[in-house]
Amino acid sequence: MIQVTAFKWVPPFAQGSVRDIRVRWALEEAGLGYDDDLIGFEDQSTAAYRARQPFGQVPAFSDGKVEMFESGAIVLYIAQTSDQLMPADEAGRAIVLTWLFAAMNSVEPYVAELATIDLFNPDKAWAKERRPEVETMLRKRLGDLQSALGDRRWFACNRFSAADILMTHVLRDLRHTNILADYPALADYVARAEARPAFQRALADQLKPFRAAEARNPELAAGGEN
Ligand SMILES: N[C@@H](CCC(=O)N[C@@H](CS)C(=O)NCC(=O)O)C(=O)O
Repeated sequence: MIQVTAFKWVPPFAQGSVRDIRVRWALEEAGLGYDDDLIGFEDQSTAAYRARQPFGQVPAFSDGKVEMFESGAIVLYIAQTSDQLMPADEAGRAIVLTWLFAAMNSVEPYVAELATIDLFNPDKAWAKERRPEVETMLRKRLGDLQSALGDRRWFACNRFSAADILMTHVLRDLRHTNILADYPALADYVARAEARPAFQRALADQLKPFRAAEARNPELAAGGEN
């Protein structure tokens, strides 16, 4: 049975965005069942968990044949077994790979830097000084990304693919801002991807244990789904 590690609970700002959702979504699109293997923050530093994920993070993945970490690599592995996530022809696979890495290497660093400032360090002097430049650089990247998408629905091969899982998840991490509203084609793209039933199932399944934990301990529920 496929197993994916995920957290038992995370603070509201991270709910719906923890990276196991990338893997859950890929599995849902591919029609593959899985169990989530829920860990607590106290498990992250154990030797047993570090053997599965050297940085103590989620997700880690196993399917009886392989053991993996790194959500991008896991999504790519799943995609290699599923026509739903990757076309069969070599040129098509190459362009899916290209956009998958573009999401992680050319877009995510800009989004992550803004999120680091806004979500973890909003009141620090260095963050206030750095933020305008970070937002300017991000906006330039988003403008180029929107131009590259043009009037297409998806990034690769005119069809939904693994690349769109990664790109959507990366752009989703801007939802604490209104920035994406200035890039309507990208905002529509994210909305289109999030409307997919497979994404909705993945989201619900990530949130389920959080709601259960909050029902057991109402003090955890300082906010709602973000
Ligand atoms: N590059 C890794 C990053 C994984 C990652 O950042 N996981 C976060 C949740 S989204 C985590 O486990 N954070 C807890 C920590 O770093 O202690 C991947 O994509 O799998």
